[in-house]
Amino acid sequence: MERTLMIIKPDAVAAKNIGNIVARVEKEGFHITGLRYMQLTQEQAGDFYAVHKERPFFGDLVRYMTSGPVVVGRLERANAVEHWRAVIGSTDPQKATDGTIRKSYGTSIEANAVHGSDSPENGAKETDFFFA
Ligand code: 3AN
Repeated sequence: MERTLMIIKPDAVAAKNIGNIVARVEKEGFHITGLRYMQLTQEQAGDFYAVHKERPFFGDLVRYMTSGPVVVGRLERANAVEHWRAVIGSTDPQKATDGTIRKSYGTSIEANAVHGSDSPENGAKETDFFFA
């Protein structure tokens, strides 16, 4: 079955939205086949976001993603990547539509509550990165 990686980011963990977000995951028909509460190291965050290494926000992104604990999940269902991206909404919570997770719980383009993989290939790669 298709997989996508969810990360509940430090802002959403700090705001006590783990439960709300996990409840939504299950309501959307995903099977949660891996779930970890963890503190990312600088190295893990840098490797995970390596595609953004040349972007101006890379340093801030790594700092932010290591600023507190996160919850990482392996989510499975048909069409998992596209479905999860629709549920989470646009990268910028201000542009996300009503009812999406980023609209409900995100506060800025950086502190946008959750991550979702952007393709089935990356869904497989990113879930393998955290769930060997
Ligand atoms: P998405 O998570 O919606 O796929 P990406 O892959 O373009 O977005 O960006 C990865 C992460 O980098 C975003 N979730 C966000 O936290 C951060 N990011 C993206 N664009 C910006 C930006 N212009 N300024 C600050 N952070 C950004």
